[in-house]
Amino acid sequence: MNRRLAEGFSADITRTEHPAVRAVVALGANLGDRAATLDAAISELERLPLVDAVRASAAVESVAVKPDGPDADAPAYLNAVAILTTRLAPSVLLAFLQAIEARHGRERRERWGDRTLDLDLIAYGEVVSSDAVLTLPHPRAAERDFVLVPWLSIDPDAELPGRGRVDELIARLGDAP
Ligand code: A4P
Ligand code: MG
Repeated sequence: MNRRLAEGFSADITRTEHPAVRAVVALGANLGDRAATLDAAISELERLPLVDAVRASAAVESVAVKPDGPDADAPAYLNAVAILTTRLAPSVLLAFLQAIEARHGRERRERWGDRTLDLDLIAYGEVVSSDAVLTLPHPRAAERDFVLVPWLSIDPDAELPGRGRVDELIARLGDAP
């Protein structure tokens, strides 16, 4: 167990009796040493308690998407996707993701602002939830080639719960006007 990361969690999470579930995490960075940050974050995912079998994609570069659309003047992103098996409850996994972001100097100043590290929970098993604190699957994943393409590269049969096969979602993005 990574004691530093576990600090601040009052419950003894190692006692959590949650069935093992496959989760998909998207990583993104467009400030600082992006590749080093993504590598470090993947190592931190591997060291989380009740997390096993982390498999990460290669990083892909993409233009920053801002609320008004793609912004070629903003620093470009490196994105990657990790698939893992976990017995953490989804809310606890999200809290660990946010703790890893914070350790990499993530600041929240504006929506979709430039960031050293963003970790999004794309899917947690087959769970579908519209809770604003943790929406599952991630509400924008189906439209994001920088999530879908690296995900497909490590799981050719990937499916986004409620939305369908990832290869078909990518093909549909290609058809969009
Ligand atoms: N939240 C709800 N559901 C989730 C989930 N499934 N995973 C809540 C993670 N967080 C979730 O997130 C805001 C709140 O979303 C959190 O408090 C959490 O409870 P945030 O990370 O603080 O802020 P954000 O990331 O700026 O907002 P948002 O709307 O999540 O942004 P996105 O959708 O993550 O987009 N362009 C490129 N090329 N590559 C990128 O990776 N990323 C973004 C951020 C924009 N443009 C990008 C990229
Ligand atoms: Mg985010």
